[in-house]
Amino acid sequence: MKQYQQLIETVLEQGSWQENRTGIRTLSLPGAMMRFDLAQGFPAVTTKRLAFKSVVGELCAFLRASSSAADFRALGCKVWDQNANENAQWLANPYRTGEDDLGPVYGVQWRQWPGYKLVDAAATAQREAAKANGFIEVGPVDDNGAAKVLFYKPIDQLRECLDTIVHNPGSRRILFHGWNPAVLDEVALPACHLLYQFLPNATTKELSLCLYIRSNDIGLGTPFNIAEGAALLHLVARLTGYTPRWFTYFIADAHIYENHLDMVQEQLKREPFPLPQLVISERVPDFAKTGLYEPEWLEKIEPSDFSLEGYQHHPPLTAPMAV
Ligand code: UFP
Repeated sequence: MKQYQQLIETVLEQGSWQENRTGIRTLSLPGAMMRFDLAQGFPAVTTKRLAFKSVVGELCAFLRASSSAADFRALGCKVWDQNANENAQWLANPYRTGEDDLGPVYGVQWRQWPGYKLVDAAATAQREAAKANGFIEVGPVDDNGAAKVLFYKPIDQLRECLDTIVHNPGSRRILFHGWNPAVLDEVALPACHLLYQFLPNATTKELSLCLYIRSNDIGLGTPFNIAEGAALLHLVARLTGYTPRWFTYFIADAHIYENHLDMVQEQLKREPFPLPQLVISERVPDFAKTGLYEPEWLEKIEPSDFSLEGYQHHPPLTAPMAV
């Protein structure tokens, strides 16, 4: 995890102070990248303790399309409590349904992206094609005087990625998106890690992932997001018969909050330990061994199915999260 230390150094050296909605200034750098070779180990931060249980709890909640902080807590992840119940802007949002509600955050978009189609009422072939693709006919719509029919389908983007990895690994279109402009006004937090693209190689049987993050809190968010993306890549590889390999992590607004400076500087003084290994429990089917494609494990997986072996780390460090 030298790359994480290098990222901290780069932002400290090249970043500029910036104001933002949280009221806590950040040292910000536009554009940063890290690439991890998962064959060398799991990219857990070692210069402090990684909240691994919380990471895999959040991942499982996303995979189940959870939209309540209570569901995240039940899976061992408390990081959504403040966003659900302490952000004044969200508390006043008319879409918030009550305690713990987060709105259609990440996992809802990953698994149930609300997809719509407006088709000419007279275009019979198009209406049949929409239905054949699983769209449900909602009803007639007057579109500026033109007779149209509205169709709806909750799109399971992640499941479609797995299907494509298995059936068409040469595709360069295997991605899922968390940034849905139609729901930005009804979520507790617009997606930060928002674009995931899988890159299978059918020859080497290696699966890689590129992740784009629009805004990343380097002190608290980055170690968490790296571990979560890498765990997702391991899981998808297991379910599709691949070996996880390159995990490339792009950040647009890379920032360090002013009240995190001590925490990140302390980590620069610490020598990183060798990386641990991620182990996914035996009960989760390995497509490469069974030959059976069982994508329903995306929902069935439990936080306890993930464990870190040989994780050596320096003492924990904490700092307040900017909400
Ligand atoms: N943030 C992360 N990673 C996440 C997440 C949030 O770093 O997974 F959900 C941080 C980035 C930023 C803040 O500091 O939370 C979100 O604020 P904004 O929406 O203003 O970018």
